[in-house]
Amino acid sequence: MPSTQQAGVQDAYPSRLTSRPESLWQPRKDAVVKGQHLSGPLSEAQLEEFERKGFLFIPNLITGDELETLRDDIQALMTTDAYRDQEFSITEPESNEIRSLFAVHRLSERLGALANDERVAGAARQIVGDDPYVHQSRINYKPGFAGKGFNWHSDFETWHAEDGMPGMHAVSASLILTDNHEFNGPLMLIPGSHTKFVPCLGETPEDNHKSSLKAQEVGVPSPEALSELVAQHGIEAPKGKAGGLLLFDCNTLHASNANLSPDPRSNVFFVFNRPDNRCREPYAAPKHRPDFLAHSPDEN
Ligand code: 6CS
Ligand code: FE
Repeated sequence: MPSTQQAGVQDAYPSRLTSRPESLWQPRKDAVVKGQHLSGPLSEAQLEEFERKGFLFIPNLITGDELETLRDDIQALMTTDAYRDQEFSITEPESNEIRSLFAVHRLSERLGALANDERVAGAARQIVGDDPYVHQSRINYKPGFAGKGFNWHSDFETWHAEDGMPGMHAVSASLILTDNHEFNGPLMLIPGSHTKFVPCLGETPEDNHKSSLKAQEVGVPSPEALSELVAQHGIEAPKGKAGGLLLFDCNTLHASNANLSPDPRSNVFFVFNRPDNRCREPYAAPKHRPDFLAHSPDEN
């Protein structure tokens, strides 16, 4: 499918190619941490770790009653039958269990407040370099025994190709809501992969999001590129108790395995984007994705 990108706009990060790229990856063009000079909750050492690895885990950010109240809120959202067949809720491929629920910061006051909480939005400000807006929010729920995994991918590759996000000035903040241990499908990340853009083979089909959110087939790096990056950088899977916050760069490669343990794995994600990096025309997709996936600050 031809891209809808306006003619003549240079694509800094071409992907969804029709033929194999000459090289496995290209260097990142955008700086990683842009807001060192801005106020916020992250220390110099934490910003340095994020710069180097492309992610940062902050244990026990939210604890006690605050965490329990949030978890109750989220449990209520995930079991709201009215959401089950809505476009913004994605069920597991084989069951009708809700796997992801989007735009949750607009469905729950508490989550809306959390998206503006200085402990979260302030950290995002220091990373992206300005007061950010929420590009996307979602709850990923991976039930025990049935929760499927997610293929390796860079979120930015999708948000650039399908949502028209120009540069790498967005960051995901994932609050873990159930203990993430080695057996219930924790997020796996390749440290350092955020500094390389891996172009992906295969054009974006119409309405790709209707299948990609259940199982991503397009926008998945080649086994060669993944093997080389893992050989160079390894894989890390930050684990920890519920209430920990994982910040990861929009371009850090990540994936997660299926959950074959009895314990559910649930996270709530906020994607913070810098206002001057708002989405334009998709760089490699037939048309824009719905607002619940890629919110434009111009609309309300
Ligand atoms: O397409 C997206 O926007 C979503 N897909 C994945 C697998 N991760 C990022 C995001 O939630
Ligand atoms: Fe992702």
